[in-house]
Amino acid sequence: MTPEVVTIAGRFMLEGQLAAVEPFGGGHINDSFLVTCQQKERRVRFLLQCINDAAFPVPAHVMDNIRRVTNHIMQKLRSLGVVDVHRKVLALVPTNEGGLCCRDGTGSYWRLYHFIEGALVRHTVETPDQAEQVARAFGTFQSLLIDFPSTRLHETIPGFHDTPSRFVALERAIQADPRRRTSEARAEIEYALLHRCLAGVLLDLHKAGEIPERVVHNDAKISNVLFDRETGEALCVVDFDTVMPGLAVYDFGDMVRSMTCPAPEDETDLSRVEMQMPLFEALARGYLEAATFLMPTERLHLVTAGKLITLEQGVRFLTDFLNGDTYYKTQRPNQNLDRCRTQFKLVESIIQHEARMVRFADSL
Ligand code: GN1
Ligand code: MG
Repeated sequence: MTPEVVTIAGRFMLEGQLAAVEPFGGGHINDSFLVTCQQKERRVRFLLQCINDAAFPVPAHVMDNIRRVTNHIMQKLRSLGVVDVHRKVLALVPTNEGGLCCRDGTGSYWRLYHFIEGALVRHTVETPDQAEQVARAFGTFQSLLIDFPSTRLHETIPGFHDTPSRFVALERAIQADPRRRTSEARAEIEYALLHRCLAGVLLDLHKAGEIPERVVHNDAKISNVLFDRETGEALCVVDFDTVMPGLAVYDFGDMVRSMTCPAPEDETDLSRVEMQMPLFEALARGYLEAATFLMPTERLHLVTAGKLITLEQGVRFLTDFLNGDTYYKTQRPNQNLDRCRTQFKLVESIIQHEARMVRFADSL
């Protein structure tokens, strides 16, 4: 570990003697480290993260949102008499000066969370029960924030789910073609542009006053839920960087995108990428059981959101591929193009099953 990361860990109010710092986790955006301290016989662990300021232009806004959201959930859980609250919501550790985060020599922002022990992270969904639990966890997360104080959260990434703008960014990448990659992605570019008519559907409903703004997680996938190692139950939702104002159905859409198909996001064998009805049914059951606040217009557009968010994610991966992989971390060439292909294949599969999906969601 670079001495710098160790020095940064020491700038937070750690409990005990700093014993180890090691890389941790596999997000596409931020860098994470596991910090271990020794306090007499007890080992205390923390999660240290460097906020990627290329993705999050104002890290202080990210931190302010996280402080407000974690405090709100913590208080709500306490008032509901929930036991083991420290395992049900992330909690920030202050810096030695009492701040929310600190900056290193290059100006990057770092933050520290208490590490939730006895938990495991899953990267792909294996069973409908797991899908149902994750969906219930995100539905519960949104419910806990339904009475969030009216001062609006910061938009940590402006226009995050503004799909029409994502298409504009794609168009720019096609025109600029800085890496001469458009010829490799001809079919995907054509697919994206053919489906551009879908881009505005949810935003138009919102602008027409039919779907309200709420507090939304914006990265609702299985790897952002911790499971209890012993009981196998979902414990809590993590990764609050993109928690901001948005439409509730975005989170459901993201779950359809990331959990109705067990293949990894960068699967190269597209025959493995299909929307699986039992996984969708489990998601709808779990989410609707917890998200009791939804209005009929929101329930009506759950499947639309699945299709739209999957399309949007494909467009984002494609744009990054054309731009030379500057946004998402990649481990191999063409990974962003492969990620884009799985998303578009999934959009096709959702379209094929759309009528059945809508009927099922209606039946709940
Ligand atoms: C990014 O870094 P990670 O894995 O939490 C991205 C999400 C995408 C996701 C795709 C800030 O999330 O929007 O849905 O990858 N986060 C940001 O797996 O762009
Ligand atoms: Mg994320």
